Parts: sequence; structure tokens; C-alpha cells
Amino acid sequence: MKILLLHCVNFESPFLPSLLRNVISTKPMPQTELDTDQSNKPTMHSPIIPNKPKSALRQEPYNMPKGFEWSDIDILDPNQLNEVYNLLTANYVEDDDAMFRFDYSPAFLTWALTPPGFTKECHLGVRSSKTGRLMGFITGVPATVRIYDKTARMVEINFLCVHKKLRSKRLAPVLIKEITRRVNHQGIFQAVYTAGVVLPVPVSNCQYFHRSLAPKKLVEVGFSRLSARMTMARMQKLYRLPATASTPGLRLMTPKDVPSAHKLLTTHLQKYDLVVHFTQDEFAHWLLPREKVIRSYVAVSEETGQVTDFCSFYYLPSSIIHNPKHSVLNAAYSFYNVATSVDLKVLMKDCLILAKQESQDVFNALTLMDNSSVFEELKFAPGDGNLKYYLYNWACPEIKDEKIGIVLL
Ligand code: MYA
Repeated sequence: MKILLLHCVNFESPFLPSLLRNVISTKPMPQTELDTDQSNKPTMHSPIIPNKPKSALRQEPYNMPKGFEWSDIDILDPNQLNEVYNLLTANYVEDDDAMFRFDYSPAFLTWALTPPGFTKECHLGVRSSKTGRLMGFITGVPATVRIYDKTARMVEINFLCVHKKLRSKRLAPVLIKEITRRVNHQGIFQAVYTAGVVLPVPVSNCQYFHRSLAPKKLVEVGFSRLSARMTMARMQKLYRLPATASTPGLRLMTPKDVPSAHKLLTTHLQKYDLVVHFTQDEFAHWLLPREKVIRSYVAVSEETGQVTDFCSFYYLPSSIIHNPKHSVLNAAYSFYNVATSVDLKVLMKDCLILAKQESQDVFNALTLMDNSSVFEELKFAPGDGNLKYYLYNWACPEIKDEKIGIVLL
């Protein structure tokens, strides 16, 4: 059994540190059975492969297949932002039936890719040498992440995409190896990322739940179905929401609320096992409202002037691929929520109401943090999508979904 596991490891794989995580975390065994040299053994709650000094890292970029070249993308340049948008909007993640494809807006991409400390070396593109056209992409943005009680500077990896015309040519592993090399040169040796597909080796698995806001449209586009005993009129009645939010004083967060809201969220996140440790600047970047991108609301105590309740969601529409009537599915995704003066159910119901007011068709949330506790009463239904969480080059035991306290975009 042990030998089999080790035989599964592809030593050429960019995932080697994640593959080894499986051997270590799910099949505990006396270290002597793996190797008699005890000096370079990873232990639990530590890197799998030790950090290297800059001089020991590969200095030159990995070779690209003939006809392609690396390109650092300046996401603050509107033309390059548009190139990334065009690549992703036509080639990024689709559901299994190819009915919907994520349509991250340019404003969303700017938000997602420019947190404090971002570098354009880690917004890595692949261009056709002949035409200059952007054909592949991957990004890493910095974050300080706590896993159980260890904290590490990491990157959040996202937006891995290869143009449909270039699929299955093993460009993705080269993109991953090159971004790893670039991140390592910044002195960072761990990463966190999510994917719908099963890769070696998830640290956690969350399920998507969906709350219909526009049930008729969701049925028309094939996102949901009318069950046998349900009529459209009954369905619309079932999902009807009040016109206004009910948490007293709930309003959009402003820069003045940042210190208090940051403190509230930081304290709340202490109870989870995989979380981002936001600085105040990072919190301001990730949570201050941006039109059509991110919404955060606060309720403030009249007595203390402190934020008592905080809720947030982001807007990520999907293109509807073949539908005669609708071309965009407007979806809001639950982000970070902390309820202290009201029940979490009340606060998340307010999120539904506020998202509906901004013309969203569906509200999505994962089974992480305390989200699952509100699903039944707020009429969320389980979806068929799962999102796996991965850690690169970190050995630790699996984490239950309700102990995940980080939401990646
Ligand atoms: S998740 C979003 C991923 N993007 C999409 O799903 C968009 C639509 N699909 C595509 O663009 C392509 O199909 C992709 C693969 C680019 C996904 N993550 O080039 P290939 C492996 C990682 O011939 P293609 C996100 O952005 C696959 O198992 N690897 O395949 C997080 C196989 O490997 P192996 C994936 O279809 C990304 C190899 O690629 C994924 O043309 C985290 C085949 O390569 C996937 N989602 O292109 C990346 N899907 O042979 C890891 C397939 O070994 C980061 N593959 O089985 C690791 C940390 C790096 C930084 C470390 C710093 C310290």
C-alpha cells in the first residue's frame, strides 16, 4: 500500500509538494518506512519541501513550447486588462454541461488582482509569438494565511486559463511551474487555491448551495427545474423576499468603518482553521464596496460606535452559453459575514434582500464558516458543484468545510 502510494507520485509534476501532502496527511506511517534519512523529513504543520535560498532557485524562466512566449501582464493598463477579460470570458471555467461560463468583469479582475503587495510578475500571461495574442494566464496575489495555529506568507493562485484552441498540450503545467518559480523568487513557498476538479490533494471540500432570487429566469435558463408538484406561481411565492433589510441600521460600509469592522472580522475568524490574516489595508482593499463588484454592509452600535454586524457578497455573473432569451446569469456570492447583535439568519436574509435589490438572479454560498446553519431556513438548495481547497507545499490534516474561513474568488 505504501509503495503504491509512492509510485503514484509523478516526480515531474508541478504538484509534487501537494502530492506528498497526501502521503503525509492521510496515510500516517512511521517515517523510517519512507526513508531512513531523518534529516529532511517534513513533519505535520510544516512545509513539505524546505524553503530554498534565492541562489538555489532556477534563475531563468521555463521554456515555452515553440511559438509562445511569457508576458508579464500590467493589469492596471486598460488594454491589457481588456485582453485578460477577453481571454477569460471566452475560455474560463464552465459547468459540466457547458451551459454557463464565469464572466469576471474588468472591474472585478482589477479588484481581484491588485491587493496590497501584488506584483505584475505574478500576473503571468502566455502570448503567441507570431500574433502577440494572449493565449494563457495564471495569477498569484499575496496573502498571510493561518492553517491551524501556524501562519505563513503565501500566494492565492487563481485564473489559470489556457485558450480552448491550445487545450491538452500541457501548457497548464508549464504555467504552474513558472508561477511557482516567480513566487519562490519573492521568498514565498506556499500557496492556497481552489478548483472544481479533483487534483492532488484537497485539504478540504465545500459544496455550493444556491438561493433563488429570480426563480422564473433560473428555470428558463436551465439553472433550476420546476419539480413535479410545483407551479411557477408557487415557486415565485416560495422565494419571495421582503422589500427591505431588517437588521437595524444596516448600511454600506465606508472607509471610516474599516478599523472597527476589521477588528470584528479578525476576531470572528479566530474560530476557523484555514483563514486569511488581513492587515487593515488588505481588509480595506478586499471589503470596501465597489460598484458591481463587492458589497459590504455594517450595523454600528449607537452606544459604543463599534461595528456589531458585518456582511458581504461579491458579484460574479456567468455567460449563458446557448439560450435564446437570456445571455447573462447574475449571481451574488457570499463572502464574509459576522453577526453579533442579530442572528446570522437575519443578516444573511438581508444579504438576499440586498442582492435582489441589485437585480441578482441567484445567491450562492459554500458550506464553509457558519453558512450551513442558515441554508434550510433561508431556502437554499444544494447544487451539484463542489469546490476543493488546496494548499501547495504544506503538510497538515484535512480541514472540515465548516472550519474553512477563507473565501477565494
Ligand atoms: S482553478 C480554474 C482552472 N481553470 C479552468 O478550469 C478554466 C478552463 N480550463 C482551462 O483553461 C484548461 O483546461 C486548464 C488546463 C488551464 C485548467 N488546476 O495544459 P494541459 C492539470 C491545476 O494539457 P489543459 C484555478 O485557477 C491536469 O490535472 N491543474 O491541460 C486554480 C493535468 O495535470 P496532470 C489542472 O486542459 C489553479 C494538466 O493540467 C487544472 O489544456 C491552481 C494537463 O495540462 C486545474 N484547475 O489546461 C493551479 N485542470 O497530468 C495550481 C487541469 O499532472 C497552483 N489541470 O494530471 C499550484 C501552486 C503554484 C504556486 C506555488 C507557489 C509557492
